Amino acid sequence: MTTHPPDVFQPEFECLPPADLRALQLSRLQQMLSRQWEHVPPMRARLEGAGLRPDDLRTLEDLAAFPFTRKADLREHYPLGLVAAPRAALRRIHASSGTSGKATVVAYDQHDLDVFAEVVARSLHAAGARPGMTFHNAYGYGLFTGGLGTHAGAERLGLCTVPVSGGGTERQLDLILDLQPEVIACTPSYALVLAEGFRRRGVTPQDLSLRYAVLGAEPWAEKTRAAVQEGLGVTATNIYGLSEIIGPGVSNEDAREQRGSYVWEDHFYPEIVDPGTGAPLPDGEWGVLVLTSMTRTALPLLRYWTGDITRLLPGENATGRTVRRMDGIRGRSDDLIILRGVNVYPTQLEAVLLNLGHVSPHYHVVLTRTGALDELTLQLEVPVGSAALSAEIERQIKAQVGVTVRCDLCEPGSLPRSEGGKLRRVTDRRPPR
Ligand code: DLL
Repeated sequence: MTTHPPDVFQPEFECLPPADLRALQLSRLQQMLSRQWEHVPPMRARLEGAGLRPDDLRTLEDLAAFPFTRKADLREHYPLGLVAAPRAALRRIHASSGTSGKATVVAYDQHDLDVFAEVVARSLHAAGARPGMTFHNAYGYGLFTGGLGTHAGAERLGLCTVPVSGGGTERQLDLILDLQPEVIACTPSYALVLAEGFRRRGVTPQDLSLRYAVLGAEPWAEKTRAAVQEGLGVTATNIYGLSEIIGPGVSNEDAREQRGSYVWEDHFYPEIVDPGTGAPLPDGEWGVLVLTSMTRTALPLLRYWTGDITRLLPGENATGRTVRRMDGIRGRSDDLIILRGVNVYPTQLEAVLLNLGHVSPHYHVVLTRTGALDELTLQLEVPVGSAALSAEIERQIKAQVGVTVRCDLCEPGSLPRSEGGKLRRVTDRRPPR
């Protein structure tokens, strides 16, 4: 029997024997802690306050005793107080979208940019891209990590990048038709907008050169994948990441499998913890994803609390990789809607809608309060208004998610569309209690 090397970008890291991977993680975590201790005074003070030193990390299990880092820490030391490299060594600054409060500024030195390009190259390779393909990059360029981050990784892999950035849908459609890219990257909500645009022009998926879509930066449901795949004629995979850790490219699904995103565990150490207590949870259980950037030199972060709810998927995979996969993001611990005591994530509502088939994937959630009671109105686009449809959706959501919602049926095209960036799905009009 002949064995083929796994078809992955860096088998020497993606397919390390598990014991070797654990040993590499331990030594990289130790190096990272020492770097913070020497170069980031607030983090050293925090460890000292907890009675800890870098050499207290002797096994991977010891990590659970170390403190979390949160977005609030980055804000408190705004803009560059947690940076571990000299100012003159920095090569790039990005900032996160700042949907809640002040923007978070993140910095990279040359080594970090190299790591960034490497993990994005792995991600795009997993997504199906191969050297020589053309890459339509509709993630926003600028302070957002999406555009420039995927751009550098695409060049590292050997793709020809079209740096379209977000927005200008008609021009995007023209460029896709004219330049014939095989790979597209954008948010899932924007992929739907592009698919809708082609449909309006009478362009069928068979007319398109696209083969792979790399979708992320916002939560999306499995049925959205089906709609994008059908609408654009692509295999769509989920790319995950966040600016604080690096940007896009913390993990990506494999196009041959589409079953959870491989976490590039030699760079980013993943843990799943209980949202309430912070206690580590075993593989397979849902909780908050906590990531340590082990190899970043300008901005290493210890046990960063992402706020994203997911789980690590144990078990066999079909690609020969040994790094673990993570499931799709079910929601954020902080965009969790608590409606009359029931926890609801917008993606759960989306899943019900899309399962009903004939409803378009455009929806918006409005939260209000009458007296003491919170109310959730689900605004939906439907071709023809129908009281029966509203009643059916309300009934299904009650049955499947356990909450009472009111449906508000709107004209097609009337709800907010993605302009290429993240689409805000929830408007919270509830006064503070
Ligand atoms: O959104 C980085 C990125 C760019 C990822 C392009 C993928 C593609 P931030 O602006 O810092 O960085 O936002 C990070 O977005 O904590 C999640 O809540 C959410 N997010 C990112 N990717 C996904 C995904 C970029 N695939 C925050 N599924 C994260 C669900 C995602 N949510």
